Amino acid sequence: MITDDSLVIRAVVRSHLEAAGHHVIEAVDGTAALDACRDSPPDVILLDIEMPGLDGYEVLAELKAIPDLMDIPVVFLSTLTEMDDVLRGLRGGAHDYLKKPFEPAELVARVAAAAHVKKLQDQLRQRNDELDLLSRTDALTGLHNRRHVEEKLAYHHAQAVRHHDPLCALLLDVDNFKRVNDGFGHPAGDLVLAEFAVRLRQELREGDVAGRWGGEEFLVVLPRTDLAGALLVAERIRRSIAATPIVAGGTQISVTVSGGCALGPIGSADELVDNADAQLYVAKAAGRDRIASTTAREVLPPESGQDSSRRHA
Ligand code: GH3
Ligand code: MG
Repeated sequence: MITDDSLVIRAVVRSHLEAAGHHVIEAVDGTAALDACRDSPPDVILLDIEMPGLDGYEVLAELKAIPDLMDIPVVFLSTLTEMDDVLRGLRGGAHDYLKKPFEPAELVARVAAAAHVKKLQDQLRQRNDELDLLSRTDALTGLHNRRHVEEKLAYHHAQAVRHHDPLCALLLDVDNFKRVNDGFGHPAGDLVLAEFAVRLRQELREGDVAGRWGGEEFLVVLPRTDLAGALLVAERIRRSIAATPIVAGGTQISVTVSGGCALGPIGSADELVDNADAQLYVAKAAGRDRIASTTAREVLPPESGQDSSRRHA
C-alpha cells in the first residue's frame, strides 16, 4: 500500500511495483491508510511523512498500537532527509526509510525485502498457532488434553463462583475397556476411543468443554448448568454410546460408559472433580452403563428394554 498525498508519487510508485509483480493499493492520507489496513491489511506499507491530517509518524504510531497491524513492515518514503527524521522514523518502529527522489530499482528491492520479512513473520505465527493447538490437544481424540481441560475447568469454576452460577463436572469412563483391548487389540481400542470422542462432542453444546482426562476417562465441564441439565446431557451421552456399537477394524464393538456428575461450584475445581470421581465409582459399583450424581446421590438405571443380546465388550 502506497500512502502519499501526491497523486504523481502514488502513480509512479504503483507503476514500478506493479512492474515488479506486486499488487498495489493506494491511500491518499493517513486516515485512509489506517481504514484500508483495518479493512484488508497489506503486506508492506509505503508511508509518506508530510501529509495533510495525520502525518506519517502519527500513522506509524497508530499502526503500532493495533495488535493485528503492528507487524506490517512500514517503509517511509519521504523528502525529509535529515538524519533526525530518519532516526525518528526507525525508532518509531519503521522497517526502512527511503528518501525521495528514489531510485526505482532501490524502491523495488527494499519493498521486496520488507515483503520477505512479512512472509517469514506470517509463517512463524502460523506455525506457533499450530504448535499452540497441538500442545492443547489430545492426539488420539482431538479433544482438549488433560492440561488444557484443567485450565478450562479452573476458568469456568472461577467464573461460576464470581457470578453465582451453577457449574457441573461430568467424569466419564468407558466400561470394561481393558476387555476391548484384550479382545480386539489395542489399535481397535484406540478407534473406539476416537469414536467415543466424536459421539461425546455431538451431544455437547457450544460452551461445554470436553477433554481426555486419562486413558479411557473423559472430563466434561458444563458451565452455567444445574444438576438436572447436566444429567440430561450425561444421559444423552451414555445412551448414544450404548445404542450403537462402534465399528473398529471391521468389527462391531459394543461399549458402554459410566459417568459421575457433580454440581458446583464448591470449594475448588479439584474438589468438584473429586466429587465427580466419587460418583463415577458409585456408578461402576452399581453395575456400570449409568450415571451417578452428587446431592441426590441418585443412580439412574439404564432404560428398560435395552437390547441385552448385543455383544458387550
Ligand atoms: P472399568 O469398567 O472399571 O473402568 O474397567 P476398565 O477395564 O475400563 O478399566 P481398567 O482401568 O482396568 O482398564 C483401562 C484400560 O484402558 C487399560 C489401558 O491399557 C487401556 N487404555 C488406556 N489408554 C488407552 C489408549 O489410549 N488406547 C487403548 N487402546 N487403550 C488404552
Ligand atoms: Mg474404564
